[in-house]
Amino acid sequence: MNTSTLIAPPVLVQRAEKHDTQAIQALDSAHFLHPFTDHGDLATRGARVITHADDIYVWDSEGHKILDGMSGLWCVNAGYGRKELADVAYRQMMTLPFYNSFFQTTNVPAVQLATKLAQLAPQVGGRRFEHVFFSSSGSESNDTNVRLARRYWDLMGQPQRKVIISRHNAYHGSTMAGASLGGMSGMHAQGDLPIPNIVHIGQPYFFENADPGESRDEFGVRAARWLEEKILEIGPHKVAAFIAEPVQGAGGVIIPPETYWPEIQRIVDRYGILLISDEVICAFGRLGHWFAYEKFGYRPDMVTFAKGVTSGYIPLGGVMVGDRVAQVLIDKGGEFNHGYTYSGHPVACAVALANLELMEREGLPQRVREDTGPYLAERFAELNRHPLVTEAETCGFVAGLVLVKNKARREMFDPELAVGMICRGHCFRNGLIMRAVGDRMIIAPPLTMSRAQIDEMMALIVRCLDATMAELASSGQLA
Ligand code: PXG
Repeated sequence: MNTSTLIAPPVLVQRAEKHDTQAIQALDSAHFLHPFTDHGDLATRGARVITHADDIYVWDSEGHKILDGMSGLWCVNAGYGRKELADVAYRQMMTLPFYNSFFQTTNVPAVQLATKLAQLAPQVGGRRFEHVFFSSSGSESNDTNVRLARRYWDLMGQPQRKVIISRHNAYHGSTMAGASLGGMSGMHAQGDLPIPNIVHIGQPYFFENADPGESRDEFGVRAARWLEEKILEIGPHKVAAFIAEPVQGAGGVIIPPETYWPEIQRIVDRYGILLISDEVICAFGRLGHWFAYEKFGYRPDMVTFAKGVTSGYIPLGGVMVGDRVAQVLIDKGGEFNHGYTYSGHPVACAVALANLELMEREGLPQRVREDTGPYLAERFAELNRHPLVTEAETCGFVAGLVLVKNKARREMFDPELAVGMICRGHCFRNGLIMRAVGDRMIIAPPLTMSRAQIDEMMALIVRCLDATMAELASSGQLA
């Protein structure tokens, strides 16, 4: 079904104004410590100043219009310029800008949002999600998951179950627990991480980790069994939970083989360990469903969310807590000594509710599942014909490809060349935001993107790949 006609055009709420780029860059450099940034390097280049946005485009202070292939940072699912979200925030701020939910108080938007999320979370295999714990980010939500999982096992009379298993190259946030759960060695190296009782197994990355001659399906089962091996190595009675992203996002859009998740489900069931689905990127239509566990058909006990729940218009995150854990916490738990000032923030919850209603009204998850997602898949796969590209594939509205020196020999470029960064530079210069993770190029566009806009994006991608190839050829780097 083509639902593009149902989409109301976003309203432009901000206009370009004259900006003194150099003055902003100087102040930025003098005072603003950015996340994941080499500030010495940034000071010499000057930050790109993003001034306004509309629909699927952002503009910088020099007046460049850029197609945002990354939805901000995997989050602006409903696109930019949604006046109704701003109106809801304004009204809620004037009605009740803040009140806490600690001391036996609540607020109407938080109750409404929790109810809405419980309605949207599909039942798989009879498991229900009737409860939500709110935070303000994905990282905080994963800290909550660690607390919840260990508290659950304490209440179950198995306090020795402390270990949480995660995966190399996973991203679960940047707090102490989030970065520990994540499998990024560069993050572990700064801050004496991981914290105790968090261990990692390999990722289901077929291109990099499959054996010669192994099929995708065979590899999926083998990669899942790394979990079983780790559980047996630690001792099943000591394992609390396994956490994973349905499709790894920040790790480079690693789409697991179809056999992976069913085998993971078999293993967590067999040893009774909790399954945490970190859907900070994958929920709210990104993979064509409200929640990604539905797409893959597994049954998590907790689901982490953030980003797309508000389309990034205001910070909000949380954990959907399945009945298995929620009932124990409620029936036996007494006070759970955990929470954040902004848990259930009324303005954030009101914006989230309006965002979900908007996405529902415009049928965005369905549109990605049935119309624009398959179209993107078809168009993106054409990139495999490009001499520089292999493994170009999508899952809903995330997509990734690998830049290779020689396709037939599957020969990669020297990492020192940072070919991904060269390509990313060409993207910026040609008005496209595409992210590089090593030599993988990835996108996660706004879910409002029409077929015509997909065509526009694909033309830009091809132009940037051609420019990258021309640069590599002129410096003698092509095989
Ligand atoms: N879990 C997942 C799966 C994420 O993708 C987080 C947790 C943490 O969320 P907060 O809201 O605390 O940032 C994320 C965040 C990247 C990139 O480089 C990805 C994220 C954040 C920053 C950069 O792709 N994802």
